Amino acid sequence: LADVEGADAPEAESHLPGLGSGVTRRDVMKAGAAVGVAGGLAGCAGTGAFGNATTDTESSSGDVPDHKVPPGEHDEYYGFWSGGHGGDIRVYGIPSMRQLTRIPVFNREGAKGYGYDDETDEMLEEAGGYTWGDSHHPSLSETDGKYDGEYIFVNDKANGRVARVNLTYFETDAIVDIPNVQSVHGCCIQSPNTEYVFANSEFRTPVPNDGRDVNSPDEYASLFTAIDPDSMDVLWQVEVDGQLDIVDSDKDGRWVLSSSYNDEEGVEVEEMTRDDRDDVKAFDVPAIQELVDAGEYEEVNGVPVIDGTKSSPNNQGDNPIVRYIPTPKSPHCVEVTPDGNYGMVAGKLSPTVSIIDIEKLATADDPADTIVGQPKVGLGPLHTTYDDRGHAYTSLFIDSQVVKWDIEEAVTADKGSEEPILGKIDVHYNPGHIQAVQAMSTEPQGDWLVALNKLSKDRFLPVGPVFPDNDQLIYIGNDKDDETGGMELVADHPVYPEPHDAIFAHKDKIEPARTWDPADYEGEKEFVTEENSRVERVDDSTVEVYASVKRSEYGLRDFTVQEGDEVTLTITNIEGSQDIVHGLAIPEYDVNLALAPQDTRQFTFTADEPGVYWAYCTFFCSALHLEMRSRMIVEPA
Ligand code: CUK
Ligand code: CUA
Repeated sequence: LADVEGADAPEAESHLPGLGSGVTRRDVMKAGAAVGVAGGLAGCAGTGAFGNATTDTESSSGDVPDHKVPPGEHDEYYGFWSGGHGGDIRVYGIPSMRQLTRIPVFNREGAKGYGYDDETDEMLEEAGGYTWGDSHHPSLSETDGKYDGEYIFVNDKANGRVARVNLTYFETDAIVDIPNVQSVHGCCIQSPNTEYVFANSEFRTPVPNDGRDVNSPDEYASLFTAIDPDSMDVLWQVEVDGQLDIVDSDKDGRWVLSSSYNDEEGVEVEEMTRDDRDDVKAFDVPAIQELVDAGEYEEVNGVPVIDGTKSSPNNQGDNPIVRYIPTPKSPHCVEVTPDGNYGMVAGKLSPTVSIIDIEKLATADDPADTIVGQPKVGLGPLHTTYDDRGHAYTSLFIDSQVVKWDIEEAVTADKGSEEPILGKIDVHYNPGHIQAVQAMSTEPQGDWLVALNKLSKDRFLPVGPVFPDNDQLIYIGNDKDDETGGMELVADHPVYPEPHDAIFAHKDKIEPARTWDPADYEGEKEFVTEENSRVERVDDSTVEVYASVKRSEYGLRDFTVQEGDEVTLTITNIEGSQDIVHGLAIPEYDVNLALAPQDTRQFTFTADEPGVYWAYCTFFCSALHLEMRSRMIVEPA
């Protein structure tokens, strides 16, 4: 601990030269963020109970477990980070924060051959053929409210897609390009049993967006989409008033909460912020499914679309399919507590978190009555996460802090009260998402929390005009009656742009395969052995090449095709040992296959340039790795 904190903590709180005494760098940061983000709010900075608190991060109490994992030992948790517009998922160990791997999702990735073999290339092409995506909200599949380690679902905010990552192979295996929407922001699975994946379209557009109503913003709509997690087909969509943002499910498979801004349905910022209220929408999923089953929808681009706007007949009477719960302006986060009792909603422009009592959703006459608490937590509250002891932790974007508060106290306290606040800790700087271990499931662990800070400023060696983000690891296992409520900052981690959100599962929840199981692709691709490595001419212009690969040779030392042939390579890594991976690259033909043990990949291309082309292995697999070659001979026509 000492070397991390000794180096960073005093720095962070030191006074900047040239500024009047009493002005810390933190105050400068805070004011800067406030001005940039919420204009007039800057003047309010520090009015909260702990608003000007500075934290002595040196005062390590000695009862924080070591976050450094010794060489050769494993971390306690898997952390899955979305990679933002990098398009991937990054996998870290917690608490060491060592990066274990990256899983390409919406991005082609040479190192993993993802997007280079026929299968993944076709998947990306069929999902719209975009060259990038903005991976945003990763959600782990659940059984009985517990992470089951099967899949991560994650949305592409940019292009309105949702992808599924198979955690047996740590590989993306499906992407759906959602019709009728533009930009998907919120994305979550349905608790407790992953019967649906939900996706919130953020931007309002005409539905369908085919040139109609382009100049009639009143006709634009935002849609709530349900996806089948097995087939990854879009099942139905619900049109709503306003503009959807983040989404989270209750723990009983009924209600799904979505924050929503721009209730004004404006297209310019002044219009979007005219009123002082927005709302959270609570979707009654079984009720919606009933309407779909009864055929009471309009089909748009092959998708059943249900009317969930306020004036819709579906929302009149005692059992509306969507409840519109009024909240302070621009609610952002929605995070349901691990016990499923409450949904926490907060957002940028109000210093409060609104606590929605989920049980009341079915019974309250007035949706406003479902808000049972509203603690005043600080400036710019964005996201909330949980421990196993009834505490909530909310990131404060403008205050650059994490605030810890007591959930039940916040329910009993008056709205606007600071009483439930247990402590605040400074983070560096401007946190967006925060996440505690297993907090999105019914089994929060309550020891580690990560604040995903947008700005690192002075925390690392400068790398040009743009600095890394800063993921800070905070120990939350101690409850103390001190300024931070026992929270302790233990480490900084620079990160490549731009992780957006993260989700953490205990290591026992994830069971990656040791090798591929050829039964998984039987009937689709041949498992090519050494004996059946061969070249097959299909017709005058089509050739199929089958080759095995092992240390340190390909099943074919060379293969010959004719200029102009369409060539399909089918390559199997016949190794039985975990981690023995081989590649197959062919220069000038843009061939790049990466083959995990027992995996088979295919690649199709046209051999349009005669000559000799060396095929080589891209992974350092043995002492004879460099000699590991094959030769493609393209005979002139
Ligand atoms: S959300 Cu996406 S832009 Cu996850 Cu807080 Cu901010
Ligand atoms: Cu196989 Cu290098």
